[in-house]
Amino acid sequence: MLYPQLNYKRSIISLDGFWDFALDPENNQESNWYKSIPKQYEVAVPASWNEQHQDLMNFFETGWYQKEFYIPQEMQGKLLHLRIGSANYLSKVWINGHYLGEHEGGHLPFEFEISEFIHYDQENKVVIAVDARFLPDRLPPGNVEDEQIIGFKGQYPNNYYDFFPYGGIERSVVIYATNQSYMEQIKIDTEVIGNSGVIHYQVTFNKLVTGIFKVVLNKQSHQSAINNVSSIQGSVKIDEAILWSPKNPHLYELKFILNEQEMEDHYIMMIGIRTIEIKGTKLLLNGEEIFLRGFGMHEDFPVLGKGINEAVIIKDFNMLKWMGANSIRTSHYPYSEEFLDYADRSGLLIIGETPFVDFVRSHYKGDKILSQAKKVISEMIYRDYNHPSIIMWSLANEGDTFVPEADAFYKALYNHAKSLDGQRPISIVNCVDIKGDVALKHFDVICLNRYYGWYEQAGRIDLGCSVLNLKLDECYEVFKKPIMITEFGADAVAGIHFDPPQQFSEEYQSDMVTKQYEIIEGKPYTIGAHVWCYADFKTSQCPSRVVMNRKGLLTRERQPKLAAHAIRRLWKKE
Ligand code: BDP
Repeated sequence: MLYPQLNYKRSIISLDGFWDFALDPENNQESNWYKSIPKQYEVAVPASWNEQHQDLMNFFETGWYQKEFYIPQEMQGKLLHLRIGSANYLSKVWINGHYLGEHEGGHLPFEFEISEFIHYDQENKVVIAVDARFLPDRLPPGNVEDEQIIGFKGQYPNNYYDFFPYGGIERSVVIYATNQSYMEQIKIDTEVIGNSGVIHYQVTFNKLVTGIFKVVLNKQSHQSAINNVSSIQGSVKIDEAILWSPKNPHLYELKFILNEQEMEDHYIMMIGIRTIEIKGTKLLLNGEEIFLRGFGMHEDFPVLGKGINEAVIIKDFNMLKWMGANSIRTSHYPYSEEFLDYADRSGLLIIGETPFVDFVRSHYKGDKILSQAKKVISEMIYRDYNHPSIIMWSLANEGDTFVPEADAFYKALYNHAKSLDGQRPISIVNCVDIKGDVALKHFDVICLNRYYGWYEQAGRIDLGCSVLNLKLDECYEVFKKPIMITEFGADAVAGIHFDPPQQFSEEYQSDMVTKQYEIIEGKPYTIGAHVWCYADFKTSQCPSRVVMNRKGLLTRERQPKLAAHAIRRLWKKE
């Protein structure tokens, strides 16, 4: 599914803005609201609904959205597609009373072809029901009853993982128009041969097409006649190619042009040529060793919740750069396409993560969760495959990998992801200990979240550091694979100071993260260290959270704490 684009042959109508909104606390999917909803509220799209009205903060049932719109008559004869950037969690969609379908899962886009239901002489109405319940068989799970709970238990709301379970339409809604024949998917692979770069493309059409297909790079056009084909593949070679890297995120602009009888389609792609590989215990980018320093983070901002906002994206990239980070993990779900595009342009390296947080034993039973998990992995990899910024996939965060059933479950996830992307390293993130972990061994990189000096050795930074030091070596002896610390960190409530450093003070966080970073970076087998986390973020309520998780080096409003300055001094040294 290509990102909607405004160009010579494609147009976009935005449906973002104010939508009518009504609450369906009984989740009564039988109601006739699909024709028209009672207007109880107005809410803004894109944004989670929770922080927009006081009484929606803890609403986690079904919210119905409705918007009226017109379509210009000149668009008759075009194919119109309704695309929802993401909605959390299960969405059902109607246009003018016609049911279009449903999509399960937040954080990934979905779309429907709507031309036959559109009126060109009167108003149109789109209705979207978003069911935001957290249930044990959703990804991530909520309201879990399990004998071996690792995650958060008994918090309010009881969503089980450590971020607020925002609901709603969180990314943009657009209608985009194409001609009757168009490019549905473009897959890009790049290769470096000596000083040349090769861009391999595979373009899939929505139907069989006959005509001319052109690929244009730097005014050079490669043209082929096509006859009754549903896809085409080919390569473009660039002599003396400039490789994409964090220092020089060079992108080539490739134009794909389909010329079918009277029907034409254009799509412009920005492509980075780079290689990524694991060699022994090293991560190599364009053949050179790279150490990933950066953060786990969240899509989270006051009022917006998980709603996309481009100004926040720009601010985040500026703060990441200011601290000297070269990478982030999209903890704990796929981030917006806009974020990834910006990463391609800025040279930020990305570990792309699924929304599988805190899987528990009951998830490994039967095929239901496994098949939904595979579907989500496919959607994520299809959407994000072409981004040069993505250098690794993380298929789960802190699932229960200590029960025998986890072995086959995660192996199946690994094989599925590998079949879709044979090139990037793939990992999952282990929690607490490697002892008894049956899943990690299947993965290319050993990712660990470790809180020595915080949840363990609480209050004792030096002891936490010695434990970290020992445990890292032990872990390497077991796996003999590259290790990445995907989380380490401490809460600090901005403004709390204490000497000598005490937990929750800015001094404690600053001391702990800098000391631990140096230990991790000093090991010959580590490929990266990501501080947990970039900025404070909203969580459910529980006794260990002061409204939110305070492990950010920045506040939720993106103001630096002491630790941000300290890590900056360390990372900017290079
Ligand atoms: C880790 C989780 C992360 C939490 C963090 C914490 O991966 O989502 O927010 O701990 O406790 O276990 O701060």
